[in-house]
Amino acid sequence: MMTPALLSAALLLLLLPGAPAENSNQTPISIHVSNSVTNAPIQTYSTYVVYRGILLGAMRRLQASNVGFSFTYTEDPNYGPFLESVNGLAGCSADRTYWELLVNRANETIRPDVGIGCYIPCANETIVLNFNKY
Ligand code: B12
Ligand SMILES: *[C@@H]1O[C@H](CO)[C@@H](O)[C@H](O)[C@H]1NC(C)=O
Ligand SMILES: *[C@@H]1O[C@H](CO)[C@@H](O)[C@H](O)[C@H]1NC(C)=O
Repeated sequence: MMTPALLSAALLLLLLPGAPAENSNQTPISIHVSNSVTNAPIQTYSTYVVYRGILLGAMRRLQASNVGFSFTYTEDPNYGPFLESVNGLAGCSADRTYWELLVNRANETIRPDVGIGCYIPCANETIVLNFNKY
C-alpha cells in the first residue's frame, strides 16, 4: 500500500516527462501580413505548426486564437486550398491582385512552389502573406 506522499511522488514522475513532449511537438513560426500594392504596415503574428504540419493548420490555429488574424480560402479542384483573403482584404482577378506566399528563412526569401495546404514550415521560419499584383 502506497502512502499519499509516495503516491503523489509516483504520479509526478509519471506526469513530468509527458509535459515537455507535448511542447516539443510545436514548431514555432512567424506569420507576417504585408502589402506590396499599398505598402500598408506589416502585421506580425507568432504561431506554430505541429511536427511536419502544414501551414494551413497554423493559420487556422492563429485565426481561432482571436489575435486579429483572419483568412478565407477557396478549394481548387487540382491544387487544393487557394488563399483568397487575409484580414478582410481579398485578391481580385479584375484588379490582378492575389495573396502571394513567401518564406523568409535564415538569410534568404523563397517563393514556395506549393500553396498553404501543401507547404510544411520549418522551425523559426517567417511566412509572408503578401498582397501583390500579377
Ligand atoms: C496563372 C497562375 C497563377 C495566378 C492565377 C490567377 C489568374 N487569374 O491567372 C496567380 C498569380 C494568382 C497564382 C498564384 C499562385 N500560384 Co500559381 N499558377 C499559375 C499558372 C502559371 C497557370 C494557371 C492557369 O491559368 N491555368 C489555366 C486555367 C484555365 O486553369 P484553372 O484550373 O482555372 O487555373 C486556376 C488554378 O491554376 C488557380 N491557381 C493558380 N495558382 C494556384 C496555386 C494554388 C496553390 C492553388 C490552390 C490554385 C492556383 O488559378 C487559376 C485561375 O483561376 C500555374 C502553372 C501552370 N502552367 O499551370 C501556376 C501554379 C498553379 N501556381 C502555383 C503556385 C505554387 C502558386 C502560389 C502558391 C505561388 C506563391 N508562392 O505565392 C500562388 C497562390 C497563393 C494563394 N493565394 O494561395 C503552382 C501550384 C503547384 C502546387 N501543387 O501547389 C503552379 C502549378 C506553378 C508552379 N510553381 O509549379 N498562380
Ligand atoms: C545563406 O547561408 C547559407 C549557409 O549558411 C549559404 O550557403 C548561402 O549561400 C547563403 N545564401 C545567401 C543568399 O547569402
Ligand atoms: C529556433 O529558435 C529557437 C529559439 O531561439 C532555438 O532554440 C532553436 O534552436 C531554433 N531552431 C532552428 C531549427 O533554427
